[in-house]
Amino acid sequence: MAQIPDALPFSFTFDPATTALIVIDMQRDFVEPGGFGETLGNDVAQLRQIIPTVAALIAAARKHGLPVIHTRECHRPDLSDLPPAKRDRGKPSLRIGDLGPMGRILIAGEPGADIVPELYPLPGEIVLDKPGKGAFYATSLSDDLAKLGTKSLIFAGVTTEVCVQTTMREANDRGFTCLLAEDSTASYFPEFKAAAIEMIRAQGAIVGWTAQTAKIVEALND
Ligand code: C5J
Repeated sequence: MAQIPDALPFSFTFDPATTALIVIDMQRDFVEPGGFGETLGNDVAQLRQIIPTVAALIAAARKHGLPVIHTRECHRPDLSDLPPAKRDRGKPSLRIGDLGPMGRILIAGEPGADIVPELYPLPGEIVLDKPGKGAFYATSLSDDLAKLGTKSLIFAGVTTEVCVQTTMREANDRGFTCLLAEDSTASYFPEFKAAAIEMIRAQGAIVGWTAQTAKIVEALND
């Protein structure tokens, strides 16, 4: 068993043999200028800064044989999985499906919907396209984790309070023990990231634990 004594709200114990790393939506559309995140008026620099830390976490997971699962929030080219309630929200300069500088915004197969080159999946790693915020909704994630025998999940990616937190809550309800790598997740709003982290680990880890990436890597290396 591996242990992270400095995890919050208290020490986190996990078996690397039944743990997977899930990297949420590290896509060019959220992280790079000209993508969906920026069309919503956000400063993507907040998200870009975690790339080296996420890369270190992925490298440690690969080194120790943990499955690395990548998700991409995106929709079919015919938009059949994009409800108007999602598409017509707010006043972005470009909506999902519109043509932007990195192809059609958040559409599967377009350059913008793909994962940033620095964190690109290796051949054989699971890559899930998801139409919702949670990675369990309308994807094969439950089946994939059952096949892998996964019991614990380590989370990284963006954005903390939207797709990361939603997926952690879904995982928690499905019986997985969840750990969020605090400095491998980001929000366009630092105060939302801080609040999400507090919510996750409140009330005795009601959704899960949190720890610094270096401590997770250390626990894997021990
Ligand atoms: C958002 C996400 N923020 N990946 N998606 O719309 O968190």
